[in-house]
Amino acid sequence: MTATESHPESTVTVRAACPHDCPDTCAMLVTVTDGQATTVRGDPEHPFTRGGLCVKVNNYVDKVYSSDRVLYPLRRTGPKGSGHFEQVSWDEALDEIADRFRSSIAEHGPESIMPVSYLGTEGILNGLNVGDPFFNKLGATIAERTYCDSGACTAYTMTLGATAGFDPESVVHSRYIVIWACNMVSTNLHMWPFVAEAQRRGAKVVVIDPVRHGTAKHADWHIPLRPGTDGALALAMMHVIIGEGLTDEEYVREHTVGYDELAERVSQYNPEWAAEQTGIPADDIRTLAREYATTDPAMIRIGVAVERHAGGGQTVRSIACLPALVGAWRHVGGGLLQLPLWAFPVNWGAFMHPELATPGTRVVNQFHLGRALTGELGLDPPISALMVYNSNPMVVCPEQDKVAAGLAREDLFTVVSDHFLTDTARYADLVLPATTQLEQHDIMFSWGHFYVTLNTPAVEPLGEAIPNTELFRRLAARMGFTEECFTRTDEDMIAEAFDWSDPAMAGITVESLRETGWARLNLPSADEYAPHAEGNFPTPSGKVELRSSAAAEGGNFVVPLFRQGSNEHQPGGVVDPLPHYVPPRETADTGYRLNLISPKSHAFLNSSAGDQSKQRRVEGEQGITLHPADADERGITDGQYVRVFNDRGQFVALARVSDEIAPGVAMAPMGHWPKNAKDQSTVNAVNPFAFADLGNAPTFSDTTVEVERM
Ligand SMILES: Nc1nc2c(c(=O)[nH]1)N[C@H]1C(S)=C(S)[C@@H](COP(=O)(O)OP(=O)(O)OC[C@H]3O[C@@H](n4cnc5c(=O)[nH]c(N)nc54)[C@H](O)[C@@H]3O)O[C@H]1N2
Ligand SMILES: Nc1nc2c(c(=O)[nH]1)N[C@H]1C(S)=C(S)[C@@H](COP(=O)(O)OP(=O)(O)OC[C@H]3O[C@@H](n4cnc5c(=O)[nH]c(N)nc54)[C@H](O)[C@@H]3O)O[C@H]1N2
Ligand code: SF4
Ligand SMILES: [Mo]
Repeated sequence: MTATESHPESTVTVRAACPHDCPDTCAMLVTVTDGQATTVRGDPEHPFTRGGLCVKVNNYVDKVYSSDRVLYPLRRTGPKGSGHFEQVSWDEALDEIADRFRSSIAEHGPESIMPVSYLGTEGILNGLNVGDPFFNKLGATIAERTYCDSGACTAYTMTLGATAGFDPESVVHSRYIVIWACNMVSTNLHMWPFVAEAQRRGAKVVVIDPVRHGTAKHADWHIPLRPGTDGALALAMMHVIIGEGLTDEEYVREHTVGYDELAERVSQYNPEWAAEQTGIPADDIRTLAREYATTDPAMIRIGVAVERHAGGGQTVRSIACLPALVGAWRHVGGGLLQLPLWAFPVNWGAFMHPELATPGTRVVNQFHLGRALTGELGLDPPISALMVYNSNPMVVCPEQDKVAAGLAREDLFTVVSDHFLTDTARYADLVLPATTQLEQHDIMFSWGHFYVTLNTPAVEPLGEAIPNTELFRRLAARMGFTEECFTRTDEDMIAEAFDWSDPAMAGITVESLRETGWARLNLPSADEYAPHAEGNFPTPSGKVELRSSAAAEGGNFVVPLFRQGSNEHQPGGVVDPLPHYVPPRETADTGYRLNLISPKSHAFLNSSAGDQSKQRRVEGEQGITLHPADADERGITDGQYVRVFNDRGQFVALARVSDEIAPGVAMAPMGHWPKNAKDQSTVNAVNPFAFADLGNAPTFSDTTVEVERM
């Protein structure tokens, strides 16, 4: 334990990092008195997060000491899903897992075992890849994890390469700021003050979103387009910019490839056509294109929802072309902000260990979990054992009814590691207790700023909880795996987390992080950061690929980050190398009449904190926002319970009637736990498993439903 300040009566402050899958990655200070954590607060010295934590985390101590924590291994005693368990020892639990995995392998082969995991914690040690070496070595089915930004990553890297691109702190220098499908004041809270500062300095802030949410209310212009039609808007912007001669000719000539073909392609996408798709008047589209092209510096911040429909990949392809056309990359404060995580030289290979995977092992995408478990996917061998950690598929996965039906299978052996008895854990045969961030070591990258953060444990693990790293050390030992990666300590892993010799890490060491807690990557300051002022894109051509060579040659792909272990399986399919429009799959004409979107809640972090009393008080129960015209037509008034349904399922929600949402659109936030819901279902009951066009991204915004009063 490293103390930064000492007080009498043994009070110390420990430097920590918020573990959540959130762009902000806040630096935290934990006050510990006599071995007990009493408060967490933000580190006021941190230049990006500046001392504030959010409503999801500022009572993290309540989570750590919650009486609902799972603190011992538990074995099921009642029917699946009943939530009846008895305490067992770690030895019994590990023996049972090893026995069941061995018998699955003997009877059906190792692919009958499937891991399910995502980003319950984002730490490099305990997060995305912590189980990968184990399951690769086991030969288990490879679970593809494309929950978040996978399509955007494919499209972005196809166009610009894996570049950090834009420093979020540079936004203070921007004069035109387009926040595209992101509710920043809820989901990227600590970036907002930088945008507000730019606004004070005269920048115009534009929000493109079907909902006039908290962020849109602070904007200078809100553009309420129909979900899933963003691609039409971006293509029509290019039509105007090219048609009206608003391009930066020199930048285009020097630093892009495929301009002539792009110009020909977008000539068909005029604003009148886009107005029909998006519901945004053609004159507004022209104004947006002209203002964007003629105000320097201009930046675009895309949220994850731009990828969540049939054409999500092509949408991001089109948006990624815009900054090059207008020469935005020339300026500090100009360009495109996707995931600055590309700036971090994370040593992914040391955590994934793809070489341990058996070549040819089958891949199942986690969106197909329900179908995989119920047999509908026709897997041979079928899944006979499942291990879930860092994820809560009953809440976050589409086709919730099928996930529940699959988990209820008596012949399925399910292990869940978590802090709480989530809806998923309630179906488990064995539940394993996981430590929280205050009880474990970790080190963090960020996908919302350029700072590395070290997390030092503040207190001893509670009960018999263990970090995910230790869980997989114990499992590997039980299975007799002897590779060096299975015996590394957490300190060894921290030493391997980054390529410390990369120039971005110059001046940063584990020792220095123990002192400071966090450090900015060794990159030019936010007042100087313009990495593409003179091109230098990490693409095959070194230029912005308006015509993408990766699309033309390799077709569709999933960036390695989202696929554990082996990277030999790609979704395949030839992709048109020029941006084009792919309309939403589900529209009012194709079935149900309301287009449902399910963005993040304000008070939960995905499903995390979804069962904590304070956060539930702030968030309320599963709701749905409807436009007054849509509510009136159905005789629905504000505050009534309604049934929301389509062919896939249904859930009950509390109606909120408001003109903050575009007509024809309904919004039900994700994250609510089925066990607390009126009919034990929440919004993912109605969402499809279908992929978007690139990167096997989800289509959470490409869903139609009907709503009726109860
Ligand atoms: N409070 C809170 N913060 C979070 C999280 C959380 O659960 N709660 N989760 C974290 C995670 S994992 C992520 S990925 C980020 C995501 O944060 P964001 O990038 O903000 O993503 P979402 O909240 O999914 O959706 C953002 C906005 O997109 C809009 N939207 C939906 N469909 C479309 C569409 O087709 N087009 C357009 N233009 N807009 C659309 C929604 O109305 C919503 O306002 O937030 C992180 N931060
Ligand atoms: N409809 C709809 N669905 C969505 C989305 C949406 O916008 N709409 N967003 C999608 C997105 S962007 C994302 S990122 C995913 C998120 O999906 P997940 O990553 O699955 O979501 P979380 O709820 O953050 O975390 C899952 C679980 O991990 C547990 N956990 C946390 N830390 C640890 C740990 O150290 N060890 C162990 N063993 N467990 C831990 C938490 O308690 C929690 O139960 O959801 C996706 N699903
Ligand atoms: S969830 Fe995000 S905003 Fe909240 S404390 Fe964690 S990193 Fe900061
Ligand atoms: Mo996410």
